[in-house]
Amino acid sequence: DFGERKGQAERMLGLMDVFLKNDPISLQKDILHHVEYTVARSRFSFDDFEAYQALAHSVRDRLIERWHDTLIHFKKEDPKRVYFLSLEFLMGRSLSNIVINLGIRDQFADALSQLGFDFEVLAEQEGDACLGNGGLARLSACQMDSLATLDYPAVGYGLRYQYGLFRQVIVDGFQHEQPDYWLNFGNPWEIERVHITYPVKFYGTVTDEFLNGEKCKVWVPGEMVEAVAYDNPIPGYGTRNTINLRLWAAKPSDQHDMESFNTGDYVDAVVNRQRAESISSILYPDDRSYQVALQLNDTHPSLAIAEVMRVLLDEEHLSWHRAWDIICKIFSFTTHTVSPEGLEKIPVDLLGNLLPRHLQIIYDINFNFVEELKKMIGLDYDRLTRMSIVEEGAVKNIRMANLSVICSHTVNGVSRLHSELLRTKLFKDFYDLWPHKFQYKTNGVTQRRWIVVSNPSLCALISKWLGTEAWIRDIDLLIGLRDYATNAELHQEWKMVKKVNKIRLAEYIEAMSGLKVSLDAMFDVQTKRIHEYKRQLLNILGIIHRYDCIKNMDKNDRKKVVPRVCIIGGKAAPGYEIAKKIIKLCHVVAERINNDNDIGDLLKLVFIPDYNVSVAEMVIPGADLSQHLSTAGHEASGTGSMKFLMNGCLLLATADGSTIEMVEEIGQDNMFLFGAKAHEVVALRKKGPTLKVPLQFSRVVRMIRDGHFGFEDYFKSLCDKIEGTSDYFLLGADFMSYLEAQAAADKAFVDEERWTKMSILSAAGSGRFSSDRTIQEYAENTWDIQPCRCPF
Ligand code: GL4
Repeated sequence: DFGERKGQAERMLGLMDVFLKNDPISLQKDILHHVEYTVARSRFSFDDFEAYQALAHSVRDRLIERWHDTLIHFKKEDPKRVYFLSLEFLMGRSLSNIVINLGIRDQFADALSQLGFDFEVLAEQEGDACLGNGGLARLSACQMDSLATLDYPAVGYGLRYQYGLFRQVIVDGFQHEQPDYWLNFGNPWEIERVHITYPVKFYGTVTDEFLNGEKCKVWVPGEMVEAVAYDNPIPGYGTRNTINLRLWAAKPSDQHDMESFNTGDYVDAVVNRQRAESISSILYPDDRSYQVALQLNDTHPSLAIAEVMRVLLDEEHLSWHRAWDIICKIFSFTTHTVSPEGLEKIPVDLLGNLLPRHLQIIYDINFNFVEELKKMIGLDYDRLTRMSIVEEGAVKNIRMANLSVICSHTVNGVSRLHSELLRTKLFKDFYDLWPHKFQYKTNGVTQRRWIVVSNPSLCALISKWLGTEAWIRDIDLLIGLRDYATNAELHQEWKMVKKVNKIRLAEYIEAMSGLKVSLDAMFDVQTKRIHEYKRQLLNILGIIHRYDCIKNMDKNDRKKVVPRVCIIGGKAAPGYEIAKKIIKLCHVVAERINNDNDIGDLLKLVFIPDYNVSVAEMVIPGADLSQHLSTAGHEASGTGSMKFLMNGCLLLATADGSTIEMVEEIGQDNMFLFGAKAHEVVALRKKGPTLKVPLQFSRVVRMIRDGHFGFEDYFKSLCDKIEGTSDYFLLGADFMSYLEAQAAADKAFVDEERWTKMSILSAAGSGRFSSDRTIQEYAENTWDIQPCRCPF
C-alpha cells in the first residue's frame, strides 16, 4: 500500500529494471559490481573467496526478487499457511542448491568462466550451516526445499545459533570437539531484520489483577531479551516461489536490566546484557487468524503451545474455552524417536522459575485434561498417572511429549514401523483414547540436493535416459529407469558415473589421510551419527573378522577375496563415552589393517572426520554399498539410506524404520537384508543369558580384549557392553546373519552386470523416499493447506 507516495512509487519502479537479467554480460557486470561495492575489493585483485562472496551476492539479488514476489503473492491470496517450527535446520551449503533451483546455474558458470573463475571451485569456498545434529535437522532442510518447490505457503521458524554443531577433529584417533563459529566469514544468505524484533520475557511473578471488571493474570517478568529476525529465502525448483526460513537471534533488550545501569555499575551491566545473547549462541549438541497450521518438529518447540495459549489468554483476552479451541485446531506434532528416554522432560522447578506463566498454563491444561480423562476411563490411577502431563516423583517433570499429543490434532510418526511402535508402545494409552489422531508420514529427502546438486553426472544420465528433466520435480518418473535395467548401453554409462564419483571420493580420502585406495575395490560406507543402536561396532567387528579371515587364507583363496574400502564417518555427542570409544576403535583397527603389507588392497578402513552435509554430498555418490545396521525397532526412520538409494548405492540393512518400506519398493533381491526383525528383538532380549552367540563373534571380541589393536584397557568397557546379558543391541545375536549378508554382497559385486542392474533398480525405486511425497501427504492429511503458486 503506497498510500500518499503512489506517484513516487511509480517513478521508483520506472527507475529500476523490471528484473535482473541473466545473460552472461549482465551476470559478469553484477559480479564485478559486488566485488567492488559489497566485498569492497578492487575488481583487478580479488581471490577465490572474495569471488565467491561477490557471486553469492549476485545470486542473492535474484533470490530476493522472487522472494518478494512470493511474499506479495501470498499476502494477496491470503491462503492458509503452515508454520514449521523446528529447533534444528541442517542446511549445509546453499549456493549450488540455490542457483540450481533458480535455474541459472549454467548461466552463472559461463559468466564466471569468462571472468577466469570456476563455479565449482568458488562453491567450495562456502562453509556449512550446521544448525542441527543429524537426521532430524537435515530432514527439516529437505522439507523446506519441498515446501517451496510444491508452492506451499509455508514459513520455517528456528534459531540462529552463533555456534553450529561442533567440528569434529581427530587427534591420535580420539574425537575432539572444536567450536563452529560459522558466522565468522559472513553469511550472504541471510537478511537481518533489525526492525522485526519481539521482547521475550523470563522469570518474574504472575499476579491476579482485574481488567474491566474481569480477573486476569499479569506476568511481571524479571528479565527481557529481544528476539531479532534473520530471514533466509528458500527457493523452490521449477517455480518462482521462494519461501522464508526465519531464524531468531537473542539480543539484549533495551529494557534488559536497566536498573543496574542506573545503580552505576556500568561494566557489570554490560556483561549482564551480553548474557542475553547466549540464549541463541549455541546449538545443544545432542542427537536428540485460524488460517494457520503450526507444525511441531519433535517436542523441542513444544513450549510454543503454552506460549500461543498465553498470548491468546493474557494479551488477546480470549476465554480459556476459545483459546483452547484454537490450540486444538492449529497444532500438529511429529515425533522422531522410538525410545521412551528420548521423550523430553522439563523439571517443574526450572520451568516455574524461568517461565512461571507458562507453567501455570500447562498445569491448567493438565487439570482440564485429567478431569476429562476421568470421565472417559474412570479412576484407573495407573493410566491417569502415565497420561498426565506432570510426572510426579523425586523431581517433578513436565512431559513435553504428553503435552504435545494432548494439544495436537494429529500425531505423526516418521515411518510405518515407527507409527506402529507409537501406537502399541510409546503412546499406547493415547492411541487407545484417540486413535483418529495417529498418522504417519514416512520421511523423504530432496532429490534436488541429493542427486542434482551432489551427483551432477548421475543427474544428466537420468535425464538423458528418461528423455526429460521433469523427474526433478516429479520423482515418480524415476521408475522409468526400470525399463532399461538390463540395457547394456545404460550399464556402461551407469558404471562410468559411479567411477567418476569414486575417483572424487578417493582423491578426498588421499588428501585427508594420505591413504591411496583402489578404485576396483567395493566402496562400503557407513556414515551417520555414532550411536550404540546404529551399531557401527557391528561393522568394525565385521571388518576385524574379514581381516582375520584374509590373514588365515592361502594364496589361492586370497585371489577370491573381493577388495573393500570400508569407510566410516560420524560424530559422537561430546558426553557420549561409548560412542567416542567406538571412534577410537575404528582408528586403531584401521591403523593395523592399513599398514599390514600382507593385506594390501584387499582391505582398507578409513574414518572420515567431521561428517557433515558437504562431506555427505561427496561420499554418498561414491559409495557402492552402504550400511544401515540399527537393531530393529530403534531407528524411527533413517534418512541417510534414502540418499544412498537415490544414488544407486546398494543397501545392506536391517528391517528397521523406513528400510522396510524400501524393500517393498525395490524388492528383497535388490538389497542385502539381515538380522532379527523388530518383534524378534523383543523375544531375543527375553532369552537373556541363554542366548547363543557364534564363535566368530567371541573370537573378534577376544582379539580386542587381548590387545591385538592396543588400548585393551580402554576398550574393556566397550567389550563388556556387547558380551553376555549386556548386549542390549544384540550384536552377537545378529552377527552370523550380518556376515552372511556381507558374503552375499561380495558375491553380487563380482558379477558386474548383476550389481549394475541392482544399482539401477535401487535408484529407479527410490521415488517414494522423496520429501516431495512426504510434504504432499502432510499438506493433504495433516495441515490441510493448498499450493499457492506465484505467477512467473
Ligand atoms: C531422528 C531419528 O533418529 C531418525 O531415525 C529419523 O530419520 C530422523 C528424522 O525423522 O529423526 N530422531 C532424532 S532425535 N534424530 C534423528 O535423526
